[in-house]
Amino acid sequence: MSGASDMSQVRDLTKRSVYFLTSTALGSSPANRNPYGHGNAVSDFLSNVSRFKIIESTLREGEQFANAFFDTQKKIEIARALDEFGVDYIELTNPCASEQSRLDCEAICKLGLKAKILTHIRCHMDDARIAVATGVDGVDVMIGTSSLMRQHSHGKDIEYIKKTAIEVINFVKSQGIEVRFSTEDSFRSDLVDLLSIYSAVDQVGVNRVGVADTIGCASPRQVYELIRVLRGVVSCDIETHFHDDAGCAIANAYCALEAGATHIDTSVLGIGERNGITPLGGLMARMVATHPEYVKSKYRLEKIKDLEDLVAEAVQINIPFNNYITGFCAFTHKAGIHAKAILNDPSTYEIINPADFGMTRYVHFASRLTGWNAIRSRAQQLNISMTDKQYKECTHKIKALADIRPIAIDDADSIIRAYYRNIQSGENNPLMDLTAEEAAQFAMKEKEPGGLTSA
Ligand code: HCA
Ligand code: CU
Repeated sequence: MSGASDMSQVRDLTKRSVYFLTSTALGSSPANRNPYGHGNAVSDFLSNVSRFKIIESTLREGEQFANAFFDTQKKIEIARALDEFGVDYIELTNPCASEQSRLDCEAICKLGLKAKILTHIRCHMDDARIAVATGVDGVDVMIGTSSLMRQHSHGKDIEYIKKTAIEVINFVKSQGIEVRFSTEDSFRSDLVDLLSIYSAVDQVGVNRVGVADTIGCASPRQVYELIRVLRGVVSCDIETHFHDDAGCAIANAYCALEAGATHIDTSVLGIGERNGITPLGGLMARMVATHPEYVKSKYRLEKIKDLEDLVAEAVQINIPFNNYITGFCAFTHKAGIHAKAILNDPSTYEIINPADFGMTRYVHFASRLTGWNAIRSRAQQLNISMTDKQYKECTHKIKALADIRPIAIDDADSIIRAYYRNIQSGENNPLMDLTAEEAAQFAMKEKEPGGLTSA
């Protein structure tokens, strides 16, 4: 067996050995019940889980992704797609980064999108002047406040940061547009420093303060606690930005909303600095699972696949197999026990309805884990009707073959067909072409009592 090509064959087989079951072929739930509802989501007066806004940063944070290079046309295409999806804000790279960045920012402002256009700047008057001249609806200002950032990044003290922040905020507001002030590396900043800066900018009328987990160190509980405290200190909106270095970016975003944050930063597929930030699709999965009405009424969820494909192609990556919603196996059910329940009522093993995202579910039936319910359903799709006893016997044969080698849809289909032909003709022809060695193994396996046939 030689490694790479065998692996790719197995991957191919795996891809082919799933099949689509239409939702009409599946058991339906009573109309008066939301099969995906939980009724156990925590909700209180602070929580914004059912009224949050998205600040989409694929064209800012995402441009910091290792592979990203967006030319003007690609930026426009992505901005339009994000707008159609329904994000509230689109954040763009600092126009001071390069002349082309400035021109692109102006071009996107002129598109007349529904989403508000923001640009992201350092806390500096030079940046602020250039930003407001681009025609944006708002400016996101940020500066590092942790001692590490202060030492190694800009070298300024807290009083200087406060003074400059107020100057920049007053200037941007005087131009009649929105302004947000955020502290980079918030979770490693001194809490007293943080609250004193946020409170000072709140008092001069900043529209939002931003909390950024720049290095991805925060845990959901730390997020909840910081945002909860901040909610009691400022009256403006609270935006949050979570990096995913330790795998908490979605959970942190959710906890931030529970604690009273109002805005979440995302990027498509999470692309950004290092391994990125809260992914837009993953956040949608989290939110639709608990607050479907808000999410479904506000965002065009069925567009997520195209949006992700667009960005994945632009930055030359594949969609990961386990991606939220769109990963190739996100709605694939394999074990016989799962398949049986899914065929009766999909919500048994799904918290998200794939149809909400324009996706379809698959029941994997060509494997040793399959069960007779999945095989019966597949046979019916092939217009073959048998008795339950016969479906079970046929399933036994498929499982026996799948014990010998990986099988594809075609293999399982031909066994079903051949088995049915034998029943009708009363003959006992071989069910499929096998090598002598395989045939011998199959004959032995067939005699074994067989795995779980109850599902
Ligand atoms: C960075 C900046 C930032 C800014 C977030 C914000 C971060 O790339 O270092 O403006 O709130 O993660 O801190 O993306
Ligand atoms: Cu960031």
